[in-house]
Amino acid sequence: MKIGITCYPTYGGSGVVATELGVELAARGHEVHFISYAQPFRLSGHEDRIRFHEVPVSNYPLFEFPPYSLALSTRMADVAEYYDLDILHVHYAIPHSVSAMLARQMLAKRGRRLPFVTTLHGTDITLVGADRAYLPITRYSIEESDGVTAISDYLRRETIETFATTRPIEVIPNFVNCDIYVRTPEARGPVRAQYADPDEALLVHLSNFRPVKRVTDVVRIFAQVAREVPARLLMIGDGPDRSPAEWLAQSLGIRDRVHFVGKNDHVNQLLPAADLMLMPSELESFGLAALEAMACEVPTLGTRVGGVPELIRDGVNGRLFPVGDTEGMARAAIRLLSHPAELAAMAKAGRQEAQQRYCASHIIPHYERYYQQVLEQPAS
Ligand code: GMT
Repeated sequence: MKIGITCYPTYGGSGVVATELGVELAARGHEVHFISYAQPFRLSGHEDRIRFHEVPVSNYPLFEFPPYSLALSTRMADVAEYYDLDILHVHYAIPHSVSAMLARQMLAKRGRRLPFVTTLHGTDITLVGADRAYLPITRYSIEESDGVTAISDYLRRETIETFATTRPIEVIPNFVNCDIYVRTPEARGPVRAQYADPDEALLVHLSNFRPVKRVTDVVRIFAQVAREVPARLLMIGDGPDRSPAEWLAQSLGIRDRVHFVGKNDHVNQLLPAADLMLMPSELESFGLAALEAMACEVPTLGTRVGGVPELIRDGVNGRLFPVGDTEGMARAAIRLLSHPAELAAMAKAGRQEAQQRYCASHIIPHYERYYQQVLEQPAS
């Protein structure tokens, strides 16, 4: 198939999923065209059967807000026509599904079919889509999509409730490449040695440091853990709450125990070095970072919100707590770090869950079947 993919190319779960999906589809022989304002950050630009098409957004003094969604529609239609795309797959409803809808309409006028699939990732529904300013157009573009997928059953239910839509929504969960996200001796040796001494535990957090991630809770939990167990914290990512987290680490006197390493394109090399992942989010429709950690045998202490309980089974492959329960998470971390057999059993159960349910090798064929189903249905 020839597949166009549009996503936010910057740091964020939906961009990661879209990029990894494109890479996996190309590896299975499909031709993939990314259409966005910048090259997705996990793409090297040299992958076989993958092309990137930049969307130029020209500015003009009259435009206080340059109309990216319109430039995107134009580019989608151009690329689809020139490269003879079979289908467009847009990640994150706003504004991508609206742009795809316009591109489909423009091409239909010229007698060419371009069906599009919208994948809902979370905040496009729970935050942005539920804002009155965007709700009607988001609902409309979901209804108009030729196919709609959601990354968890929670998000499917939330979409139906928020938008009162009767449209069938296929749940296709996030995935991980289990051959790349794996515990390796290099990560447990040289990489780990960069961040922790042999007698120290290494905790990790990975996110885009937005308020929804409650990054300062991570620092609070760690401060409590570090009082009882020799430990270090690896903070991967960047965003608006990095500075408050850095200042909190300073004021709690643990600055030298916390490594803020910023954005990293090779988290598969860092995650397996850790012992525990902290994900105290206010909301997660899935929690991709926890899945990536699980595949690397790093159990997550997370919150019982959104789609997280679909991934983390409390006490089996991780632990779940109410939002804000930093005390409970710290106690659980101390318990696990002081009982290595319990921690190891949880780590193994996580890897097994990732392999059995969330490996790219299971999920990509699900997307392929879904594309086929969409292509076979009569044009809308
Ligand atoms: O919260 C983020 O990390 C950003 C956001 C995005 O769309 O980039 O993430 C959402 O999509 C991820 C990938 O599907 C999910 O794993 C995250 O749980 C989801 N975030 C929220 O629902 C808050």
